[in-house]
Amino acid sequence: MSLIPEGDPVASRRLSEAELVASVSPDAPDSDVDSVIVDPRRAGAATLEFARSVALGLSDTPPWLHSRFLYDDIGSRLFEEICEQPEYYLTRTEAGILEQCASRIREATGPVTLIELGSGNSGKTDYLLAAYAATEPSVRYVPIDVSAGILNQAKDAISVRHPTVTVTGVADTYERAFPLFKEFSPAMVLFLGSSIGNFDQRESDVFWQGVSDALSPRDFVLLGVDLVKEESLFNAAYNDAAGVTAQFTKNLFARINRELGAGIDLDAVEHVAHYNSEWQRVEIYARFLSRQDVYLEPLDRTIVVPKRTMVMTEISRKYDLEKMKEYLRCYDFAVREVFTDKKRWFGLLLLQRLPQMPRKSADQR
Ligand code: AVJ
Repeated sequence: MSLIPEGDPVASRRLSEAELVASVSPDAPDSDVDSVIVDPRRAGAATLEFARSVALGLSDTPPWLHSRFLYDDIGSRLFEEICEQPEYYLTRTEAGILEQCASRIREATGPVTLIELGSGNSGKTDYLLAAYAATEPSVRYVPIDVSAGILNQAKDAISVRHPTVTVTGVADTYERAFPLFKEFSPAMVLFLGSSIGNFDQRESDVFWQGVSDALSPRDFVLLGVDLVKEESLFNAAYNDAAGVTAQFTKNLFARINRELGAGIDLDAVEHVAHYNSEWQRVEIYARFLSRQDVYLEPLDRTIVVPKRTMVMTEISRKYDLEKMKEYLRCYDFAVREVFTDKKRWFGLLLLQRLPQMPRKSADQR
């Protein structure tokens, strides 16, 4: 099976699986089947893409940085630490639901390949892997994450805990992995942790259209969403007392220094997070306590960020279950089941891609 399918816009030349694996982990343990795929041609392009995005965002009004860049290897590790903070209820709550419902989800989907977007350490996925491994002789798991470091770590942990699970990690962005979905059908795409909340409305629309087009009829999606609730819970969750979330925000600027040679004074960057109830989202900013001249080496360009600038680094949208169901129907997804915790803080939706109906609006798409 080819792992980078024909027609993938980034794959002008096919890379063999061996070539891909060798590029990321020359000293990887000698497993034949488990692999983490990194396209070596992406490395240089990724740095330039990062520099361009930073230049665009910092010179925009109001300024912003794309949240995807929060997750380098250090950022991914800091996010894992966020998940362990007492105020950050999301991971714990979702894990509790998954623990309760994994076998029911397995019954509802039958045997499927599990594809996970933004898999991180794959911690919560363990409940699902256990449920699928218990009912099938072999299971394929395809974690997709922009951090190759965390993919390798997850792969090693899974091969110990679940020897019958074959892991094929893909170190890339979500969109670039979409062309793989058809090859893995029948499949269930996992999009957990309310990661969807990082997308603004336009990004969300593009995302769901992409997932809907990439999946085959009857494939599944398991979506985790943080639900609208009392706002003090949000303000606490995104301003943890130990300051890990603040470090997570700061790491974005440390990364800009590391990869783009920017020389930003990190002591001049302050984490600010609050819930915007009108927009039903947490907004996270970096406030600049002094003017910074941000030099971007790959572009040989300096961007001046004035004192007191608020750079938006992330949004985290909060959802209403009924509205979300309506929204997903627009992209040909039927909601098969909804699971929540007792307090209704978090929701897990099992969606199924409907067969494409011939419809009048088809020519508009
Ligand atoms: C990974 C996007 C779900 O929005 O709660 C946590 C990211 N940022 N604390 C979230 C995050 C700061 C997280 N998501």
